[in-house]
Amino acid sequence: TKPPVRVAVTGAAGQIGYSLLFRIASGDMLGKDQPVILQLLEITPALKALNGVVMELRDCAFPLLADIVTSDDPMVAFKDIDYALLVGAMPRKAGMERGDLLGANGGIFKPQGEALNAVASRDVKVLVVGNPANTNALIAQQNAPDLNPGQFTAMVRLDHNRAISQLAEQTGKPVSSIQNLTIWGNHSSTQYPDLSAATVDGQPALDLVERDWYENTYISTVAKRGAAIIEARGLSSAASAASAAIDHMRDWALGTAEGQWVSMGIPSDGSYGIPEGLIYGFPVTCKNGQYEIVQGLEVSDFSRGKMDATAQELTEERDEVRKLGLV
Ligand code: NAX
Repeated sequence: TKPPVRVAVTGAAGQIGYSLLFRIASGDMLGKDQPVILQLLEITPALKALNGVVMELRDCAFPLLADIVTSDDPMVAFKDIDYALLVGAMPRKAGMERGDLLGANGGIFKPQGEALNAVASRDVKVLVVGNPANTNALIAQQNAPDLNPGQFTAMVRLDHNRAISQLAEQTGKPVSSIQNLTIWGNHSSTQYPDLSAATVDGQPALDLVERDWYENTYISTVAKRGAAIIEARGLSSAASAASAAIDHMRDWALGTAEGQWVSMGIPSDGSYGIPEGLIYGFPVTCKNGQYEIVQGLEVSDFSRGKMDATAQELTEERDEVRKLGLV
């Protein structure tokens, strides 16, 4: 059997954590032959609730769950970790400006970046889920100068999965028939769910749906799905967010299927004219634990406008956290 790997989850006593931890421990993320040690970070007042979650994890008697560590100190929780899922964050409260939100999250992601830099495995793979995810990932990355910037990623996979499911519903086809759509940019309302290269059963998706539906209904339905879940459930997406985090890490670690791509928020290398360094949603393939941007896709004028608008928003967020001295 393989030696266990160490997986850190922050915000582990929260709603996403309650779904995510059990999926990781059962082998959904890294495979049914890979034992894991969970290293769970919470703020001090949530440690009691976290202990209850740990009791339940133990009660599942998962054969792959080798050990559990809990702490309110990132230097302890991130010690020697191979994977980090940064879920805990400061949500936007009524009346909060973007600067306030970014500042509050800087207070979380700056010290976490520093702790990753100090004690994590040199090969650690980091996924930021906590919002604003792309810019939180940038803050953590910029405070971890000894790690490769490419080790820091942000989650747009929930948007990607929502985009698949909405297209499946509209075309009456199973989700498994859909390939190669892309979420470009920020995990926010400016994201661009792009069907230009997507196929349904091998046929171009844009031949199967009305252009008007695509431009005026589909894109906003995907981008506003989070709000629709809150309206219906009274709580934000949790199990679906956890499932997307599992998908993101699994594909990164174990690889994407031949001929298919997924969407990940990763540091731009300038591809497709996106300013270098922004953590931006791109189409990627993964192999041997490395991701690579899919190159050579055609970009229409419509796409260009959408891709630039979401890049512009991320540039403004970066300027804001620069002003705050967080990056
Ligand atoms: P919850 O409020 O249920 O849980 C968050 C947990 O984080 C709490 O238990 C809190 O004590 C903990 N926490 C706060 N500060 C911390 C710190 N400094 N260190 C460690 N833990 C800390 O939120 P939940 O519904 O689980 O959502 C978590 C985050 O995911 C939110 O920021 C949310 O906006 C974000 N989401 C991101 C999505 C994405 O697609 N990227 C989708 C789902 C979700 O909305």
